Amino acid sequence: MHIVVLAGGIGGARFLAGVRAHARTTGADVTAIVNVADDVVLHGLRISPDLDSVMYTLGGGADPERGWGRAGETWAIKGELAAYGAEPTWFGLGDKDVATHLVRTTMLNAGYPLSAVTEALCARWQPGVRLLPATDDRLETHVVVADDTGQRAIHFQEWWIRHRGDIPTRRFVFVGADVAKPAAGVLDALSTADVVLVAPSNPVVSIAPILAVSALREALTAGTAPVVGVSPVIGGAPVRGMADRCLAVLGVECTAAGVGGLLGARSAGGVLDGWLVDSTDAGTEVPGVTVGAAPLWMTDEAATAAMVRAALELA
Ligand code: GDP
Ligand code: FO1
Ligand code: CA
Repeated sequence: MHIVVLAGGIGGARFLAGVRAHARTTGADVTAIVNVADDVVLHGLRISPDLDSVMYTLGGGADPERGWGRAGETWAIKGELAAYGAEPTWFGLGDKDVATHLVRTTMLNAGYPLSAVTEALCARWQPGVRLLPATDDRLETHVVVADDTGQRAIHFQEWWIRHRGDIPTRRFVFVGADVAKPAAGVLDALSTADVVLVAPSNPVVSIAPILAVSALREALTAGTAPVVGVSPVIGGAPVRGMADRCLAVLGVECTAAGVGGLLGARSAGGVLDGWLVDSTDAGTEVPGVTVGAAPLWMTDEAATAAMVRAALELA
């Protein structure tokens, strides 16, 4: 059995740990298609936050509390950059993390696509599932914000880290989406998938940019594999992070029903066949989508593996 998972960073990584645990008991093959629109070039280095969160978490190198960056991290380089007044000083560049960015930047500059770079980095980390970037092309989430001087676009990382999303926000723009093609291996993965799971990732800035790669979305909706999503929102609030702020920008209510409706039914131009909500949200309805309920707190791998089984049963 081939399970394909659409995932962002921290939530996606935790979910993938459960998919991996389930796959180890059934012998299933797992491919993760990971968001790259958080990617940014800072201090001359190409940083891929969601790919790194997934790679470090599944590889056992992630800081469990932060969810991003490395365990046992030090910040000497960050301090030195600040001493030079080298902007941006708001980005948390860890010393161990810099090695990943140096390898990635060197390989990209040598002409390797991001998918090849990811494969090379995973040779060290052995995540136990195949990690594919959604696209090897440029795709970046920029955020149109307004202040008394008017409107301007800033990179998602600045919006998320520097402003914590607490700035008047007009819309998210996925720069490059109009020409971005699925990365090497993505269409093959989707065509051989027996089921596609949409991780309980941020629907607006993790899942939507993946689906903005039009040939990827078309392969998903035209494919034979059932598509089942898992709600990142429980009881009207995101379990962590700022998905509520992101949904508010779109005018979508921060509920399991709202997120399910945003992803939408395959039969109505969306992508979902099934939508798994937390037990407390049982009774949620999404037109055209089969809704199931199960405990959705990813407290440990076993709990997450149980969620995965519930999602597969729904499929
Ligand atoms: P990011 O890219 O690092 O922000 O991570 P993702 O987009 O992959 O995941 C962030 C989402 O994960 C947030 O919207 C959270 O609500 C969701 N999340 C985190 N932990 C849990 C959990 O235990 N259960 C569920 N259902 N969602 C979770
Ligand atoms: N998130 C933060 O909130 N603060 C940071 O300083 C920060 C640095 C950082 C460095 C490398 C990396 O791969 C991720 C990093 N993140 C940081 C997380 C990043 O902003 C993610 O894109 C968000 O968590 C949303 O996806
Ligand atoms: Ca992300």
